[in-house]
Amino acid sequence: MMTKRVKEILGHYQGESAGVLTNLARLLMSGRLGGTGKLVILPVDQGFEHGPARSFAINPPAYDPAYHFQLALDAGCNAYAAPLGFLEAAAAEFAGAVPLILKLNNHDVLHDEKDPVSAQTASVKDALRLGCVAIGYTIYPGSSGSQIMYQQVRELALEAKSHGLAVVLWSYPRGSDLSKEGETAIDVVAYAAQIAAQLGAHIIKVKAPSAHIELAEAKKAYDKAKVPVETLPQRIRHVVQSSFNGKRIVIFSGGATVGDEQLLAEIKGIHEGGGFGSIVGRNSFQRPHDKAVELLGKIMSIYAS
Ligand code: FBP
Repeated sequence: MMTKRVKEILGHYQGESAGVLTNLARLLMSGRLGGTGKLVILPVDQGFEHGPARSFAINPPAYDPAYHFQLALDAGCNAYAAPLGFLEAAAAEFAGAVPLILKLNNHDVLHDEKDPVSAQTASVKDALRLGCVAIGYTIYPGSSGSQIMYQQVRELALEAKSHGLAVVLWSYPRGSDLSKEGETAIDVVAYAAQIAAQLGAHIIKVKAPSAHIELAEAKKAYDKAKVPVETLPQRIRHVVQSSFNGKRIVIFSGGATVGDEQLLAEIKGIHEGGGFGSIVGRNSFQRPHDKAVELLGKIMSIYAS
């Protein structure tokens, strides 16, 4: 049954059609965290984004597309997100088992460029054909190609919404004018979340921010208003505030594989700061299946507390 918290969250999207709200409700009501207003999503596009060996060699069953559907299901994730090939390979076998998000663009690391632009690798029509609840798309704010990506999002989001699909934006600052540290700087991550919200994203995905402030003009504003950004919960709160004052769902990525304790400490910080959840890829499928289910269970318990 629809909970008060989910109704409250859906109330922030009242400009949207019944179809979009229904699909957002599906995401929020599925899996172990269903009804809590929190989300844990399994994303597996790393085969494309980082290469197969870097992604799956450590846990070979993960080369199999069906493995990830089953993992999302066994762990009780709210959704599973992947590129076209992985979803096409097993969506029929797992039809109706777990909400799906089709990543409509992808990027590889075979060409080393400072200002990345992903290629569109699937369509809204593919998402509908595969029974997805949402489309996913990565933008790289800071890249010299960001305008192309923003314009593509405008078109794809309009099309997705007109068919009742929700829109999930991965917003990852990157580009020749940003330092490596700047990609996760608090001012830059908050800015990336704001851009995604302004582009019409229903769900925004960013990396957990550090206390570094990259942009000189932003630094003046943070100092003047004394915005607290020393601790992770403070920074998460600021990113949530930057996403329409908590009226957009913001979730945080798991990042490269680390030990359980380190990951769980970060999840606690995200939860304490009012984050809506996590999207945990490598830290899930690079562990053996049972260990991944156990860890995802612990993550969900934190968000449910
Ligand atoms: P992880 O939990 O593995 O970090 O996955 C989250 C994610 O957004 C993936 O969807 C994507 O492949 C990856 O991070 C991209 O990471 P990066 O752009 O840093 O290479």
